[in-house]
Amino acid sequence: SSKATPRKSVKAQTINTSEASYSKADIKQAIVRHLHSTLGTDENKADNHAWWKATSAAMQELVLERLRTTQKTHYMNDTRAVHYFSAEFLMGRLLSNNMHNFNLFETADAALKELGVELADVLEEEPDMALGNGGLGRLAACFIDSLATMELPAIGYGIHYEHGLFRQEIKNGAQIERPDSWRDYGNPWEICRPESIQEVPLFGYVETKYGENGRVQKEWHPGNIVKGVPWDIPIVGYGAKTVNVLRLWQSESSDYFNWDVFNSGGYVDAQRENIQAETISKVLYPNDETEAGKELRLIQQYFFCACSLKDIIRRYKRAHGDDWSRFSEQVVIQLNDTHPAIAIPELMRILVDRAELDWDTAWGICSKTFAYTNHTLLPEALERWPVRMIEKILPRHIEIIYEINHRFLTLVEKKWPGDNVMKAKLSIIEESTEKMVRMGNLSVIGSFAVNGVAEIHSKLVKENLFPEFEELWPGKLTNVTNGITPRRWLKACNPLLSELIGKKIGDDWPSDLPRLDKLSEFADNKTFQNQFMKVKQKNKEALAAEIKHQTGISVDTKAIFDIQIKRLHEYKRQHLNLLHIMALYRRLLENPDYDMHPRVFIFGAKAAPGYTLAKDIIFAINKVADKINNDPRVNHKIKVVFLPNYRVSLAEKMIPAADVSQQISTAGKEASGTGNMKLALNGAVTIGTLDGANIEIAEEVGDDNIFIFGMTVDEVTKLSTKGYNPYDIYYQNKELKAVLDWLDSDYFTPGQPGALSSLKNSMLSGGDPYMCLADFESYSEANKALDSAYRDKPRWAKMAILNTAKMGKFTSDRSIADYVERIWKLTPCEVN
Ligand code: TH1
Repeated sequence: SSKATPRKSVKAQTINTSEASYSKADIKQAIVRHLHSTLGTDENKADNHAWWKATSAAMQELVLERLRTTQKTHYMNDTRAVHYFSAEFLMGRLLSNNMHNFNLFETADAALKELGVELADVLEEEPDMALGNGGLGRLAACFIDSLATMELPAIGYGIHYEHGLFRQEIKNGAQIERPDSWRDYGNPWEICRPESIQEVPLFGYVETKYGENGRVQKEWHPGNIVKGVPWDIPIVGYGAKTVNVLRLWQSESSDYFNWDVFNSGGYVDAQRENIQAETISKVLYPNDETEAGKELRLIQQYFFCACSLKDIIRRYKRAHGDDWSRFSEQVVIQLNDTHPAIAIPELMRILVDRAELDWDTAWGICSKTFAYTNHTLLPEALERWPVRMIEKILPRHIEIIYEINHRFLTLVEKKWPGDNVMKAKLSIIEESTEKMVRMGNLSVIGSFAVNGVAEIHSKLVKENLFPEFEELWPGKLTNVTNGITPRRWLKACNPLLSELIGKKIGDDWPSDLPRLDKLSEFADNKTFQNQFMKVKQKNKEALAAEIKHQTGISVDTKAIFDIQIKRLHEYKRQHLNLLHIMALYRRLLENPDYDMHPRVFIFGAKAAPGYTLAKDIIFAINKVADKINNDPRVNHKIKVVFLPNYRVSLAEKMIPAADVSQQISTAGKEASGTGNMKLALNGAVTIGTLDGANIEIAEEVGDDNIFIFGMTVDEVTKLSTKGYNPYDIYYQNKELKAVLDWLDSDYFTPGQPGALSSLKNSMLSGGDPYMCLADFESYSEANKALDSAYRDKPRWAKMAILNTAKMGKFTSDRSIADYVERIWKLTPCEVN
């Protein structure tokens, strides 16, 4: 199945251009009104920040009106809805997005011009809402955009972190983390809903009671209760028909007072309990794909799940009272990885202890309500919580988890009688010295559907991660390939290309991305090639100005703009990219006439603060950049740029300017990737491994329009089984050896030999766990092929056009349509 799945009954909204609900005069008036009465300033005094707030407030008026209509419609129709539970939502900025979705961008631009203000400057004032680490959080943001666009009833549930992902500064080449304060000066989009505050119990003990009918009743006496305060962010669909909400919970101390502590003279300690309550939603854990194992993280997870479930149940009861029989018809909960998996025992607790349903009835409801998305196979990312920790924080939940497990193992015994190895493998409890709860197993057992995020990844989930579950419940494990919203990732971020596309094929593509395929017929057309590449050139000039502004580095805009943007991880192999850059540098030093088209290597990446090697790689990139950028012998053929503080709003500037997209993870390690889709959609050509969604991108664009290199998943497996020894390659490849040895010298870090040695060590004595050396030669060859392709202007233009044209499959509208059809079974609800 190499072609995009055909469009489903679920249709995205086509925008009606003539239907703008605000004229230019209306907008002007609304902005000025907010300048005066919301901000207490005026047109002469206002700075860009004030203009941003006033403009946002003007937009928010429209947003809230549509929100009210949507909520009323959903309520009246008692719609089934999806509840997307995610510890991360990486929203970025909202103003430009909301304007585009209301089709008011041009009008607002003109209105502000008449007020003497540049919309572009105003947009730059908005701080990113960075409540996520990377792909997983941004996927959640793209999904809620598509859900609203497709008029599907949906709520996103998450945490209202006071501090999102840290701001990155680079000092002497090294990453420094600074706190992010996205709402320091107020956020115009969020609405506090004190009427929907929830209480969340924590700690304490469980009392066992025996009822008259012999029924065992459990009562949890919490040691602490915290308050969850909901903040709603309206999510405007394209065309602004449906406005859903993202509901984020903020923790606060409750009125509940720990009187026991108070009475025993511990007034200050009693207060301290209250202060701790507020720390729950203080800060996002900055680890992407590594488990922190911290108590506070588990409390965060339980906190937002408990609040969200209570919220869902309150809404359900309003329509259905105490009749639980229709719960799973009305409610589907999607678990974005295992981070919200504690919601499964929490729903069981509510149904059994509170609603007093019998276990089987409760489990029947529960296991028809949850579905789980797995995003990674990396062992260090698979969440396991110590039994002891859950016991302390959630004493009732650990009992419930044991009960779920007991009943599940009875099923395993039926399927595989006497097979204790199988039981040990499938058990929710890992019987190690420190007993652990495996959240992945709990999620599979408690869900009616489990999906991976790209074909290859889902296949590996079935074959390697959960093969026994696949045997036990055939059909439960499935695939939904990730996608990205073309509204943000083409229409809004790349206005020049969007306009060109519109002229060629009309304006319906943002809600019907497979239409881009119509561009294919112009791929060989000289005029269109020139127009397409002229847009790319303009975007490169804009990025060059940004690079100059951020780093002081001047880059040649005729050079190849080669971009690797993603979290910093060994498996993503930014250090493989760096080895190749060093090899090119060395070739130029050895032969000043070395034939290559000038190339600018651009990086953006944050490293988890505790991930030493990742930080070392950032340092190495910056040190190599310093040397190369200032070496006249390079003759401007190579520039290396590390743009600090990579984030959604910076991605929006980088992606439209990319010629080349680096997607070079070790095969089998990147579950999907989504940056790969964004870059290709904007006409960048991928150099990549057969990993994650790269495989499906290659299927769409065809082998001639992508540079694939390196080992396949099977070859990686074979090599590790056989035994991989990086020294074999080190001693065999002269160039590679020289480059690695260079890292031990003080060439890039004058006076500090060994400052870059950790990289070399990781790839030699460290065993090169991600096989950079094994793939180096193939990577180098692919880069040569890429270089000569770029020099053939018509050929490259054709490749770039076809990359844009063939990305239809990767709209998140298609992902959502797949979820709806295979898992959620939702029907759109028209909001008039
Ligand atoms: C990412 C995957 O690495 C990436 O390949 C995928 O495209 C993306 O999710 C969306 O599906 C993941 N991010 C995280 C973050 C945490 C834990 C696991 C993953 S997997 C914190």
